Amino acid sequence: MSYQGVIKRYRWYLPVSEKTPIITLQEGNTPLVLAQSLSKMPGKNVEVYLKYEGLNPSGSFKDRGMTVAVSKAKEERAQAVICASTGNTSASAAAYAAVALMKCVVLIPKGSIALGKLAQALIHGAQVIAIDGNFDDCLELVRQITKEYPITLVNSLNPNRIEGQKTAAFEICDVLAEAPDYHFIPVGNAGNITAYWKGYQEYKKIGRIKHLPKMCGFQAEGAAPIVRKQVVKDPQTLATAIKIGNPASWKAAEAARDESGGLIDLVSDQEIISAYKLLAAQEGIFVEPASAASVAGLLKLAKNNYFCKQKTINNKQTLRIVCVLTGHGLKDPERAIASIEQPKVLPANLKTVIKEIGL
Ligand code: AN7
Repeated sequence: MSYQGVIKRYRWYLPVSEKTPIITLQEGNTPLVLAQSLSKMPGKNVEVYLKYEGLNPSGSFKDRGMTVAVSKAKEERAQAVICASTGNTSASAAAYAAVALMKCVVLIPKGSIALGKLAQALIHGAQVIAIDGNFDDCLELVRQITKEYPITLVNSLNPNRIEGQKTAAFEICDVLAEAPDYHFIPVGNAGNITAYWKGYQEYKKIGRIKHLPKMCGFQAEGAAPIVRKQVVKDPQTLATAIKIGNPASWKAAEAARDESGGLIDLVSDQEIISAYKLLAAQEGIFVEPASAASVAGLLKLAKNNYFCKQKTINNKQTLRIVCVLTGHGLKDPERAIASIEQPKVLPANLKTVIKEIGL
């Protein structure tokens, strides 16, 4: 039978039963692309793979968690779902709620979400409320609302979201027939690093993989509460998806880091944009800025000879590194336009155009 989404594929690992109505857009099953250019890292044999999560139905990894969260909400006869969002969660919630014929309410920080994501939430019919505050303010409101009113929270505080998102770790292991040595990932609200770590651990427990990867998470410099060990009151970064100052899964992210022997570090906006451009220009993959944080982290560690210093682990000559690319570049076209030289305007004249091309 053709592919039918992450619940059907991994149902034995997920909190679903025959009674659960499956709300799916055939999310998951995303490509694990061998990055030709990034794999040519000096001084060490490495294979860098890119888990291209921007190819999910709503253009981000959130769909994996949302299929489970919304299916369970439907099973529990919820009439409505709500989330706070830097954009991708709201786009995904709106799409899945549309399929489930449920009301969807999203709280977004005013002026701080990328245009494509706002367009998605609106066109899928969500009730979009812009809050004069940041993401952390939105999440606090949503926590209070769901405590008191009959509306289901679909942020990653909802454990069903984490359950769904762990399937990405399963897919990586299924393709590589082992876990990678390193797993690089952007960190915002810290649900995804938590989910991947859970997925790897579960696969190890049942013997599908023999070792666990080191989890390497990256926050933006101006929004790096875990790295700085304190809440950031006014987070700042052009990677709006990870502009978060008080992550909900803070403790779980630290556990993933410490239990795996990995790290959580920060990358500057400049490093994010360099990685963003490199991915597009050399690997042919267009991501949104937050997604480039994983690759920016990889380049930062490589520059500091991190991998040269690492002993070859698991008795292999080649280190296998997976970078998660969490969201599609088309989500935030304004950032692409602002990051690159604008097209030259010429008259409709053959000679002039040929001269400009350099033929
Ligand atoms: C592209 O949509 O938090 O560490 O509200 O959209 O699991 O939060 C988005 C987060 C990375 C960080 N990359 O993941 C939201 C939201 C992209 C993202 C993250 C987000 P978490």
